[in-house]
Amino acid sequence: MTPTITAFERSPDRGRGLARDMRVRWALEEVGQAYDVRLVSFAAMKQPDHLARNPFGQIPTFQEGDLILFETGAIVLHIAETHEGLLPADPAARARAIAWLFAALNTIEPPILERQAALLLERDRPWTRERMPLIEERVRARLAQLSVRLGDADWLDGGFSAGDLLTVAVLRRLKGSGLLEEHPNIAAYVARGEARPAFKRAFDAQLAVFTARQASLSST
Ligand code: GTB
Repeated sequence: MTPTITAFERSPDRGRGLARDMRVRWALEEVGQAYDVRLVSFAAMKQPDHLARNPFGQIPTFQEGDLILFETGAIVLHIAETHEGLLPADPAARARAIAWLFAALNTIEPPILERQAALLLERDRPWTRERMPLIEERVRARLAQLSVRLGDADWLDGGFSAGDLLTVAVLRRLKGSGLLEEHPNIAAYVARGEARPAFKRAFDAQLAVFTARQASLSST
């Protein structure tokens, strides 16, 4: 059965791979699972139909038959558990890959989100200038720890896994900040993730939503 995911009809980043449906698209591309996409407006995300899928009125959601999921981590884990390719077969290695999936979302992403919220939502607040160095220190601390663990390995624990997929996706939010480049092994790790054919297909599919919209606007 072909799953259907939801994504932004109009993404603030113009489809440049930052909205979280990118993570789900990437996972589906990695495992070779075709999928349909239902685009939703910000207003539609707050209507009962979408709230029944995601009580927080957010994207992405995932529907496969009767199963409806929200939360990117849960969706990626479900895809990884129901297809070959994103989790190792060995139970211990599998558990460690799942630990990285949680680490990406619960340990690495929070300070990165805090930085993004300060930049995007609180830029004009009087405390932001003073807070920014503190926030960036928290991000730097996580990156330094991650850099030590990664060392000169290609991926975090053996072969590429759902844990790497989410870690790379989370780190991409720092692109352009200069913070990734402070650790050449992390910058190379992100580049390695982005070079995967499945990443490129997912990125192009998300970008195509924006370019198709632009084309239809300019033809009217
Ligand atoms: N914990 C949830 C998950 O992982 O699924 C968080 C989902 C979430 O934050 N969804 C966002 C959303 O629906 C889109 S991804 N927001 C609308 C709302 O809450 O009303 C966050 C996002 C959006 C846009 C960019 N961008 O354009 O750069 C980056 C990230």
